[in-house]
Amino acid sequence: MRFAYAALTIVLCVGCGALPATKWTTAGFSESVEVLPPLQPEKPAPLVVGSTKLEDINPDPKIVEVNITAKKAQIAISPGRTVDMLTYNGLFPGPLLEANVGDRVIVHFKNELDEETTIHWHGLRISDQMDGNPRIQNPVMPGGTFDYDFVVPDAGSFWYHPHMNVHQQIERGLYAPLIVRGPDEPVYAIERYFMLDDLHLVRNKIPSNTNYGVPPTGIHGLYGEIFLINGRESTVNDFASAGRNHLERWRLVNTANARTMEVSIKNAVFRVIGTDGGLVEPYFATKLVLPIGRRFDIEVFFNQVGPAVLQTTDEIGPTGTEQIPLFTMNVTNDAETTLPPVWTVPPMPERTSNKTGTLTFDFTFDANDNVVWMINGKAHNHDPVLTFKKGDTVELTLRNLAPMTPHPFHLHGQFFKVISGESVEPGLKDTVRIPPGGTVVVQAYMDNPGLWMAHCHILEHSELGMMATIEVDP
Ligand SMILES: [Cu+2]
Repeated sequence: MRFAYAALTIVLCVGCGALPATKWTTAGFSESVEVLPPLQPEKPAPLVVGSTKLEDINPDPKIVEVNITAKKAQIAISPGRTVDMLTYNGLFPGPLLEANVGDRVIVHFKNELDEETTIHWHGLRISDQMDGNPRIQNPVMPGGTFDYDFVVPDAGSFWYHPHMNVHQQIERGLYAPLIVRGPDEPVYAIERYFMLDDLHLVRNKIPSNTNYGVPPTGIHGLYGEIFLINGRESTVNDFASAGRNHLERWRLVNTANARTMEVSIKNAVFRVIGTDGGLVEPYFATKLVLPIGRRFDIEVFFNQVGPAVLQTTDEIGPTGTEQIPLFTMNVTNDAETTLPPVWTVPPMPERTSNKTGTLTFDFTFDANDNVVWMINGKAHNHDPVLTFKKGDTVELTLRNLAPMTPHPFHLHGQFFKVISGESVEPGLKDTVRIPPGGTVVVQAYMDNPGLWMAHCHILEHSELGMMATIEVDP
């Protein structure tokens, strides 16, 4: 498949089109401009290596209809370690949901857990009735069912997870990849969707009291001592191999409870081609900061023979760091002829803010000295703290009053551009990290009417109150 793709690229290159591109070279990369043709996405959709795709039971090409069941399962996260987990369809991570922009997606969901749950489609700008908000849809009771039914508006890398008892349900394994493909997507023969996580085990079990037990997790959230990549312990390191000059599209998401992932790739080079809100004008990077919930799409170019290692930074002690290897590509000397696909990047919207708003992220302690997390002075604030009209462009100031922890802010149902603070990068986001004691300003496009959760994605923080509602009037 790889070679067919390479051949296709070369054939199309004859009589080239006129789009500028960044040129890869085997010595590394240069940013010289080269003329390459637009590669038309005449697919089969690329193979997403390592993910199990949900079976589409509807023959209509514009409808994706799937069955998802939440249930307990025993999962081998390494050859010697099996853990009791919660899963979608018995898989960890859950199965890949894949659709094209404009498709209607129907999910027949069944809850075989002992507790209530919902599914939230992280990043999709769909109806709030289908967003998994347990204050809008009825929670799905044990043994109950719910049909999610929505049209996917945007292309990009997304994920799905519950929105109840999240610090337990997501920690125990309920999360899965979601890809929406657009008509003008670059086509790579091979894609990988990497879900990055950390897991805390006590005698090979996930403790049921990870809230606020020992050690207390209310302040910083739960950090795990085991790094996971697509549900496998980082120490296992499932190798893959490819020839030199091989090119792949990787999608990355941070699904941890509390840990910010700082990702780099040793012995390979990469360009960022997308983020939360879809494709961006490609740019080279050496490190990616992924607050919880954030996605990056990257084009990885294996320009060196030997092991190329996807790794994340772990802190050891107050000052030191070490690199945790997550995935290794064994690059062989069989050189490939691979050219990057060229595609049209949708222009970033230029909008002028017509409204402003402020969210402050603060904390207090209750009568028992337990921490309570608040947005605009209130915990679990289900009445709208801010109300806008559909189409408003809002300069939203996010202020973290806590000196000891960041807050990765996630807004449901809308995208925003980061104006100042952290993550001032190309592309639209739905998640941004507000540093301890810091301020981030975003420009939010309130285009999707409804009642929308706005919360910290440190799962212990949102469970302990850091959850508000923003209303967008039709
Ligand atoms: Cu937080």
